[in-house]
Amino acid sequence: MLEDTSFAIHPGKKNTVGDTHFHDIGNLVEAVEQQESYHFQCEQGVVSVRFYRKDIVRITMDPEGNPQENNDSRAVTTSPGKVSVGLKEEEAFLTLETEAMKVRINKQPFRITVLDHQSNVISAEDERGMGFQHSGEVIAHKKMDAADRFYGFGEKSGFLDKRGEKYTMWNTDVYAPHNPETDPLYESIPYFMVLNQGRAHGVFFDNTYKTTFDMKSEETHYSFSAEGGQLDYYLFVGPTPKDVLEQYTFITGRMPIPPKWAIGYHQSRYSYETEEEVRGLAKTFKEKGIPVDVIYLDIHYMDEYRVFTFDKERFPNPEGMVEDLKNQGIRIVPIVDPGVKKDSEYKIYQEGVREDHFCKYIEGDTYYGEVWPGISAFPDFTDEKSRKWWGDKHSFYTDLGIEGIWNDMNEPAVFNESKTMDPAVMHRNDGNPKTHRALHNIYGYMMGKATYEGMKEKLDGKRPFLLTRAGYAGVQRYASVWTGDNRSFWEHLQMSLPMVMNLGLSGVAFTGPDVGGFAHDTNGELLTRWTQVGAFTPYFRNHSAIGTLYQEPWQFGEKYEAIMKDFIQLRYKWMPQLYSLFQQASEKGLPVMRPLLMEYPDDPKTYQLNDQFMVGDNVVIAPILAPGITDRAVYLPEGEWVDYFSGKVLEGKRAHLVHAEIDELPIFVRKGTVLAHGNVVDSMVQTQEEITLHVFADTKGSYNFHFYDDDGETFRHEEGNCLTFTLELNYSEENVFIRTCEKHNNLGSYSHVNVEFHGLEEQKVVVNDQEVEFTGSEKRFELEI
Ligand code: MIG
Repeated sequence: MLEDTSFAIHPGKKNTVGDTHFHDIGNLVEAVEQQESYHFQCEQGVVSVRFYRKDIVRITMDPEGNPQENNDSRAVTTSPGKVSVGLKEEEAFLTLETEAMKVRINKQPFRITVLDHQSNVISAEDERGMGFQHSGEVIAHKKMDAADRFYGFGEKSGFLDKRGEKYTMWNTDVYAPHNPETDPLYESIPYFMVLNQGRAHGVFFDNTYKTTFDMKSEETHYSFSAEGGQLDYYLFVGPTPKDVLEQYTFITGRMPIPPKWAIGYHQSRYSYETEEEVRGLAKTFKEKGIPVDVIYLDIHYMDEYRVFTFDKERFPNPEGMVEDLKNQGIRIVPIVDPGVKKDSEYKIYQEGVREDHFCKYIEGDTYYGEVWPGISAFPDFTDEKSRKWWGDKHSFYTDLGIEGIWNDMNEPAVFNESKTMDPAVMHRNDGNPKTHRALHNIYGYMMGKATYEGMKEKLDGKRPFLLTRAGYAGVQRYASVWTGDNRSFWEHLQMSLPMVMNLGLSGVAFTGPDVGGFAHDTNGELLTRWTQVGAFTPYFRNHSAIGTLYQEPWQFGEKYEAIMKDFIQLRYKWMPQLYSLFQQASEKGLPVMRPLLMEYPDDPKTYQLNDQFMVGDNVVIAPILAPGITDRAVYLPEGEWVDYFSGKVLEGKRAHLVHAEIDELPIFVRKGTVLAHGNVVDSMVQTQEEITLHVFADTKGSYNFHFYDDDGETFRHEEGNCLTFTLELNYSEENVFIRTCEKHNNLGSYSHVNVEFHGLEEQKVVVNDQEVEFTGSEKRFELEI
């Protein structure tokens, strides 16, 4: 408690920062070429270098002996490919070279420099390289160039560029506060991207112990370190931010295409406490004509917080409720926490004990911690047998017609001083037992894996949706991530933008904050502005805490309700665009919501833009993020930009002052590009068959637009049951040439889309070699696909 008062800065206190000492790896003694990797015996340990692709290298150091290259990593989904590597030896150096990069090794002392194929230095070590302590810590030091910018690190508060920050990865339940200095939070993604004057590279430090990334303590160097395990990292050579992300997600995987309903509007509350309340809520949405796809059940649905149960008083007929709501197009997503109540009359607990699924100490005693249900045991998700058991238990939900699950408290959060499980607990870890200290950061991730895989099996061909609070690198393969317990502060709306953008840069495309703010009371203006942003964040859920004002879209009067309804409907209108972007996230790892630097890495003005973002590669959104404000600056990068609502054209590579009343959101579309819109629906159970491609015509340049659609709920797209095409557009003063390529239509739901022009000059429009005759004043035609 005293630490929360001025006592924390008592003059007698000593500053203990920076007193750790690392041993250097020393000189190279011998280089051994093994089958697919190179081993470097140094005075103080062994380093291995292995190429996964010509543009991805893995560097591993173990002071104890030979590095473990057999990947028992939970994050990595690929094995090294066949890469042709040239080896050159000089007096002072050894160089390993692929078509895309060079790894130059200085022999005395052993230091690694990575260069691109043109020999530009990408990442370098100098007086300090790799080090370790006998107590088990490992560290990598790297030079930090004056122009280096840092992004990624998963879920962190603060601004976009992380230079000057120091971060810890240790999944932590932080109810309050979420300040710029609050660290760590719920997720651990030990990955970052460095951008240096337009050139990007990435580093993934695959270590599940507590890790630290320090871009703060020194002006000219940064470091990353771990409390234990190997120094094991992958370096991605880029050269663009998009390349880096493609490379990183090649290693850690990409998200599955979500079911369409998962990217609609979601309504939540801690908690909607009874079946009656839930039914009433659904009814209000319908009466008011506000689209909604999901209603969440927070912890009150359970029988004294026992997972896989319903409270029979509050929810007498869950099956009927789920079914009736589904008939109205609304799905139910219940919360599932890891803690299993210690209660010898509770079936799940009995099974867990009998079949030995709970986390234990090495001596054999079960670990118990207190969470919502009281004293609880925790499944050991690091073990296949228990993952399977847990996954199977989900038939309890799928039998009721439920297709989505919300995992909370899976850091794991425990109500004690350390906020989590005892680090001495010994996880079974699929036959390779390790302590909780070593595996803490993947506990929630492995719960996600168990849940996703179980749900997928039970749903028999339908796509599950999983929302998780905790995770590790690769979490995108199983779950979408919401950013935890924020508050109804304008500052938290502001902070959510760089947080979601950095999560996107960290491979997690499907994320968003609690819209309106979780704790604290929201108000009409804040909720409205937040809903405008939410309409364009990948994950869109309004959620609020017990004891705070209810914050459904109608709670603050008709004026705000009407505006929020408009923006929720706008979300559905943009659904074909968003869905096409989600498909790109699943194919290439690219985020849906992007910082401008991703599209304009050569423009330094984009490097620290925190209060505006892009959706895909052609839309800039500049929301209002403060109370009482109706004017703000927006920076538009090179090109010309069309105001989405007014059609006014704005010049790029400069800032503009834009005006936005409470019912307006500034959206800009790059001239020459395309947006796909659909008819507004009440929920994604309805098919959007009326697709319109809006072409924001230009008089020069070209653009490729990728459209994707499928049934939105099964895995049949994996067998080609989908609709894709690329629209190639070429502009001149006289003509607009449009060509449909890479067409594949196996979906069978529609065979035409509308194409509508905006800002077309006196140009001729030629589509697939045929000139288009416009009838009437609307510049619109039907395109066969
Ligand atoms: O700290 O289940 O972040 O979204 O409503 C309380 C109750 C535990 C924390 C989650 C929040 C959820 C709440 N949970």
